[in-house]
Amino acid sequence: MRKLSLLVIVMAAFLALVACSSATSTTEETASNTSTEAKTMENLTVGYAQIGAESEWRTANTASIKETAEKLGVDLKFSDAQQKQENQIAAIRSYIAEGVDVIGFSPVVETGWETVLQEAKDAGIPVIMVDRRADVPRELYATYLGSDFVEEGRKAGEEMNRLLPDGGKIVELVGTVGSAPANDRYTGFRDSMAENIEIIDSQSGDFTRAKGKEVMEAFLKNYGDEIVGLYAHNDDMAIGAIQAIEEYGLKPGEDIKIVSIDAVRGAFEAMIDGKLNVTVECNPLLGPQFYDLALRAVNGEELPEWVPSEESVYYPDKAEELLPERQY
Ligand code: GYE
Repeated sequence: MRKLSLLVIVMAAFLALVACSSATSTTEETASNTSTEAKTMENLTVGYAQIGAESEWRTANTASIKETAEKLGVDLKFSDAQQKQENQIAAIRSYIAEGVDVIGFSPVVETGWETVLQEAKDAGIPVIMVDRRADVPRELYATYLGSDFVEEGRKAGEEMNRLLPDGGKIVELVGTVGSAPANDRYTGFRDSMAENIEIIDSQSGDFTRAKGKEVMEAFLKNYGDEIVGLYAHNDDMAIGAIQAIEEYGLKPGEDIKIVSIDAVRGAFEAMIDGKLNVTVECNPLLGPQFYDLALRAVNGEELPEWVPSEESVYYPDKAEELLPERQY
């Protein structure tokens, strides 16, 4: 009997010890999971859902995101959605499943993102919108890093007014339908456009050279030399259109004044050749600012709703001098 009670006591003491030590280890685990220790670039995992490779601008933007990650030692998971929203949504879902620390993405169009962004929020993963904005409630994203596209459109409108003081008929190459830059550049241009200028046709060239050329061919077929100006929402479409204008037998930059947006190297080359009149800058080198914001978001900092990028306007007279300095 005595032996038995001794055994019971020993067992109870042993169990108590086990329970106690496992309780300590649970507390330790919890403490390390919810660690208040700040993340650093070296242990940050980022999922980035890029739009595609539709333009020179996008190529420079992708290079900036990738090169900066490498420089900082950030673990980057990168995907290219080939301009398709469903691919971007699938990429974001896979980053959520993998449990990345933070997600960056450039929404190809403005609408249709609530569900997937809510999923990221529920998983506790902050989302940063880069370059393009989505039309979603403020609580679904940590911040938006990118340009003021309305302002770019306004600047382009002012340049067209200057190039066509007597007014006239112009055509417009719109970016990807439903995208923030296409919507805003459309609006901004009309805000500042003079009354004697008339936009006789406006069609999407999807931000690519090939489509820009194709749509310009159709414009020329329909209106011929009635057209005195072209406003293109990006340089690549303008460069495609320049080819179409030359093939049609008119002089781009002279017979048809051209204003576009981005300020990529191809635009500087076209300005040097006298085929493009103005390019309004849109800065794609967003990598350094993106990772800075990503780390701050992961470490719990409240970020502003919008972090704008700085940009300028460029003209043919300085194109040759500035081209060697251009990084994209
Ligand atoms: O202007 C265009 C690109 O979203 C600002 O997308 C970006 C635009 C850029 O395809 O060239």
